[in-house]
Amino acid sequence: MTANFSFHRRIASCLLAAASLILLPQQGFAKDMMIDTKQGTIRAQILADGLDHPWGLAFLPDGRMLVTEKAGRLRIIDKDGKASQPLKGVPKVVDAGQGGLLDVALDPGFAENSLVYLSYSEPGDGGKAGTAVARGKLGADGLDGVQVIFRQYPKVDGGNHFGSRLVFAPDGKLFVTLGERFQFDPAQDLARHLGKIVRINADGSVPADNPFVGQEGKLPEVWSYGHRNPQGAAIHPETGKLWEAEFGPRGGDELNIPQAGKNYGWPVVSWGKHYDGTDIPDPPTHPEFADAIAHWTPVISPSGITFYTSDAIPGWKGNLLIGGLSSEAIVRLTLDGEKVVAEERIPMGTRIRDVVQGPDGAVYALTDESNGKILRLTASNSRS
Ligand SMILES: [Ca+2]
Repeated sequence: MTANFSFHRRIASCLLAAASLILLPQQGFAKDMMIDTKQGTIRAQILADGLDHPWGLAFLPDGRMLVTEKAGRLRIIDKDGKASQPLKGVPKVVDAGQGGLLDVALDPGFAENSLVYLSYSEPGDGGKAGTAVARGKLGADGLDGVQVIFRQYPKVDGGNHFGSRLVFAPDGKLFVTLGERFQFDPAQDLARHLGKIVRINADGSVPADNPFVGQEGKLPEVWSYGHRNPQGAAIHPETGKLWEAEFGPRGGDELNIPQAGKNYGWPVVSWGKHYDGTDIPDPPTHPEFADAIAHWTPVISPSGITFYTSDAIPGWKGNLLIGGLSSEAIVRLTLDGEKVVAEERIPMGTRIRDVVQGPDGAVYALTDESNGKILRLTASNSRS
C-alpha cells in the first residue's frame, strides 16, 4: 500500500515535472539555461528582469548599460543587473503598436561629450506619428539639453514599421534605419523618408557626400531606399560597411549591405508574399534593384543584429548574430566575406529584440516581453 502510494506519488511528480517542462516556454526560462549549440554549450543567465518590452541596449564605457523600454523609459543597468529609476529628459513617445522609445546609441566621442542618441516614435498632429532621433548629454539623473536632430517626413497614421536602429560608422556619420510605416509605395519615393536608411552627421546636418544631395525633389538625408521595416543594423568590424536586417511581409525577411543611392526593391519586389497571399514579384525580375545577401521564408523576424568579434565564445568570432522575434531565437550566421555560408538557430524560447556584444565578450540579449529580461550568454565553461 505504502509502496503503491509512493509509486503513484512518483508518477504524479513525474507528470508534474513534465507539465512544468511543457509550461516553461510560456514562463520564460529558469535562472540558468544551458543551450546545446554546434559550437558547444552556451549558458544563458538572466542578468535583469522586470523591464517592459526593452528595445535597445548600449554599453557605457564603465561597463554599465543604457536600456530603453518601449513605453518611453530609459534606464541604466549596472553590472549586477540592478536597474536605475527611469532617467529624465527622454522625449515624449507614442507607445502604440511597434512605436515607442526604440534604440539607444552613444556618440563615438562619448568619453568627452557624454552624448546619447535615442530613436523613437514622435507624436504629431491628429494622432499621427513618425520616427525621430534626439540626443542629449548624460548627466547624474538623465539627459540634459535634449535636441531633436532628425524627424522622419511625413508623419502618418498607424502603429507599424518605425524601424529604427542607430549606428555610427567609423567616419562618425550616423545611420538611422526607417520603416515605411506600412504605407508600401512611399518606400520608393525619394521625397519622403518612409522605407529609407538615412545618413546624417551627429548634429543632424546632412553630409555633403550623401547620394541625393542637391537633387530636385529628393531628400538629402537618404542613403538607400526601398526598405520595408529595418530594425537591425550594424557596422562590419573589418570593412566598416553598414549591414541591415529588415522584416519582409509574409516571408522575405532580408539581410542587406546597403550601398549609397541603391534601391532595395520594396514593395515592387520581395522574396515574400503580401499578408493576403497575393504574390509579389521576386527580386531577380528587377535586376535594376539591389537584392538581399540572405533572405528567410518562413520569416525569422529580425530585430537587432551584431557582429561578434570576441574569442570568449569559441567558434563565434566573425559571425553575425540576429535577434529573432517570431523565431524566438538568436540566428547565428557564418560569413565568408559578404556571403552567408552557414546558419544556426539558437533556440531561446522567447522573442529576442536585440543582441549586443559586451566588453567582456558575452552576448547580451533583450527579450521582448512585458517582464522583459537582459540575458547574458557565455560559453558554459567560462569562469563567470
Ligand atoms: Ca529587398
